[in-house]
Amino acid sequence: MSRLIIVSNRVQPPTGEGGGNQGGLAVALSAALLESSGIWFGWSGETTEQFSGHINMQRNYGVTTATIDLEEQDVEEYYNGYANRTLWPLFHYRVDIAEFESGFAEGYERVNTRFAETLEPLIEPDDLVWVHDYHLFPLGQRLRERGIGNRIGFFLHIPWPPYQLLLSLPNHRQLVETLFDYDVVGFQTADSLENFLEYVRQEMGGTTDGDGRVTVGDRSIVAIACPIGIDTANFVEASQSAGARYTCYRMRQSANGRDMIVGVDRLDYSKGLEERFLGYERYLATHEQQHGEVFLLQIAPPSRGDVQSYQEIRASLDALSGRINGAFADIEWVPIRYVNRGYPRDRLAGIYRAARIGLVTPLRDGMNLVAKEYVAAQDPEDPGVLILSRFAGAAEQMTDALLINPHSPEEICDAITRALAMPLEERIARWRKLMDNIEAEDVMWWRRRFTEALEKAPQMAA
Ligand code: ADQ
Repeated sequence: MSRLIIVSNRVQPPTGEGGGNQGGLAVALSAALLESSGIWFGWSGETTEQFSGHINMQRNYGVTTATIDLEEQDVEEYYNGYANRTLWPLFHYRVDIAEFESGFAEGYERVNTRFAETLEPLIEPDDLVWVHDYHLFPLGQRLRERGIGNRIGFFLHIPWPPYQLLLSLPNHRQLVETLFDYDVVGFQTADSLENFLEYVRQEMGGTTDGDGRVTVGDRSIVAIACPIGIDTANFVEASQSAGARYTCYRMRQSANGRDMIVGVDRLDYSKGLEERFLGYERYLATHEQQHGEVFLLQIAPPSRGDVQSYQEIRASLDALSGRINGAFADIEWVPIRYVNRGYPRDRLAGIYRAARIGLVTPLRDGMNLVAKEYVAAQDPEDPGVLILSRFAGAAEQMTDALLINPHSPEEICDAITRALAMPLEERIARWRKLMDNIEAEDVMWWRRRFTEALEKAPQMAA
């Protein structure tokens, strides 16, 4: 097996027992790298006065990482700017809040060039290079310009937007053209893949064949849908650990016989948190007899706090949870417990297991690993019910969840009502089908599927 070099914006090595507050991508990549020798290259998360290209190599829990520091201006323009204020909103269908500033685009290009310059000497002839996510679209092209002829793949963790939406990005074509320097390009869902192909056909006059080959001019790449999974076996084990069992016990004690609904999300406008609160408010307003019998635990650690839209969503959720609690709470019951911090994985697993409902309602999501984690953590003999947005990538695989439109408070309210009343046999039958998929298509399956496609791709001349 070839050595694997994984490249992503941030590198977050595993932290050992119980895990830490790693994001979805970080968790998935640590698990994938543990299975093969290799390097994980990217930004350390630290800044430096002047970019030096110095690489910090480390080995943690079996994973070798190589990180670089970036300048303050890089972080502002590339990360907070082009990645998180231009591409992230646009690719989550929020063209209304996407910001198009030429300084952002320049910083984005500069950092991608810096990544390529620093990474180049680490690449050996037989290595597979696997680039991740929207921060690094042009990296493959920058590496090719430096003569790297290795197989290079790219995986997009967020949705690919519809053709017409993408047209609102200045220099959209230049961005899409960079994908044609990879050998394999992977998307989370068939829907994202189709949106990409539509762009290529309409805007670039490209052609596609039944085997996933996409050709524009004299360049051909392979484009696949390759849905990411979780490390299912590991998560099931975590959910049976002493830490998880203790947390589950404590949660049930504190629930005091009430049914718990759980939401776990990075604090992000794409996650549909306001809409979720409004759906739950509708439930409270129309089910007075349930007051005191149910509560929503929303865990939402802040993210990207330097970006204004994230400060706004935080303020509006503070206000909304306060308003709902003010309107419905009693001296012995608070309808929403709203917590802004992260938890280690074993504790998170215990929280999921204690919840009667997993409420996952993003307005758009590449995949959504929380939905899969919630299912993996359930007690097979008495599982809870997953309510899932049809706009999460996970909905393509998880059709036995209660699928809802997250924009509709009524649908959220009806799904909560239905989930709380669902008979045990139906809960078990739905859970089993969901779990079969999560076990079959886990993170190892995802890694194999992508790297096998990459290994099979014809090697391009540099
Ligand atoms: P994210 O947008 O970060 O990932 P998601 O897939 O839900 O979204 O992953 C979040 C991860 O963070 C989960 O593993 C979850 O357990 C963890 N997490 C969230 N809140 C936490 C808390 N309070 N404490 C501890 N852990 C917490 C992006 C895309 C997704 C895609 C992933 C992977 O936006 O659509 O599924 O990458 O491809």
